[in-house]
Amino acid sequence: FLSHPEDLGVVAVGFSGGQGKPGVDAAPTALIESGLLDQLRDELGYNLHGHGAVHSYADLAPAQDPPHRGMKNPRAVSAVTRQIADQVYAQAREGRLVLTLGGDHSVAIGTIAGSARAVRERLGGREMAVIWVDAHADINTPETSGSGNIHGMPVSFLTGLAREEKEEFFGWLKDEHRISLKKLVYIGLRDVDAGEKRILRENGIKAFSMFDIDRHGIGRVMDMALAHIGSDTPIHLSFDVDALDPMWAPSTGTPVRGGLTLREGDYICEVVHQTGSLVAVDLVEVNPRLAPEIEMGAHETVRAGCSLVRCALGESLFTAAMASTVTSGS
Ligand code: 6HN
Ligand code: MN
Ligand code: MN
Ligand code: MN
Repeated sequence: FLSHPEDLGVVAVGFSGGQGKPGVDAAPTALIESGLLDQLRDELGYNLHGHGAVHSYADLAPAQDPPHRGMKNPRAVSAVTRQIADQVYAQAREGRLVLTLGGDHSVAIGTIAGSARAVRERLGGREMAVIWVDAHADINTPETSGSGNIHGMPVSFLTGLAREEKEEFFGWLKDEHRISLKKLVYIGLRDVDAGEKRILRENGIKAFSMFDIDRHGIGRVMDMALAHIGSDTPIHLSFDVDALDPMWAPSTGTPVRGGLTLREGDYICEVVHQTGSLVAVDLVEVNPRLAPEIEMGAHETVRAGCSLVRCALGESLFTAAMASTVTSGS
């Protein structure tokens, strides 16, 4: 689906306003300083675009951004995600693969809005699928949310379950930015709020929890996930690092025990890459300022994040080609 699969648009978003813990805004710089983009260019052979800039977004002062429908920092998150949508769209419109380094998961309102719009425009109105890898479902509406944190709501806005008229509260989201509930697949869930469970059930949303991964193994789960999406559908992969077990990724705002191993996370990314249908990848919720009590916690989390991104962008292609399970792309 990409006219320039060897060209990678990079959108680095230092933003933490979708939740309350500072530090997740420092993730893009930490990932880049650990050499991620150099590896993508020098080892995986991508031409990088837009990578000079790490966009840092300060929150508005609380007095300027009081809650709306219980949402915290609604104007700031709406304004920032709108800009991200434009940046992702500008890269995707060129037929490039787009990598976004967050930031908390609210940034996905922008990344998915931007790539869904570009896919529709470039591919004659087609809808893309989203694979959401996360301990959480992030599908609260403002009304079901217990925390008011917008990083727990992106999927409800992106699917139209939550709507707002006013521009400054995500009213800028139009049909062209939205995704279908039928083309959404979750992997790794284990901490889903009561209201979210109801939403998943009532809408028949495809979700593979840790229970399913234990039962079937990650190999079969990925087969089933891709079968649900159907081949020949562009895929946006949104990877929340807290899908990994805190053993591998302790430095994140809402860690939940009992998660994916690093290899299972890497495998998900490898398989999605091998489809040849990947159009965009997000890596979010790395917070290099947390888990100082765990020796090397932040460092290990950044390393895990880099590994996930490299796998999504084809690091394992050589090995896979040796096993002749893959036909080579670019
Ligand atoms: N994330 N369900 C909780 C909430 O506040 O709505 C947690 C959300 C976590 C969001 O990890 O991206
Ligand atoms: Mn090119
Ligand atoms: Mn998330
Ligand atoms: Mn999460």
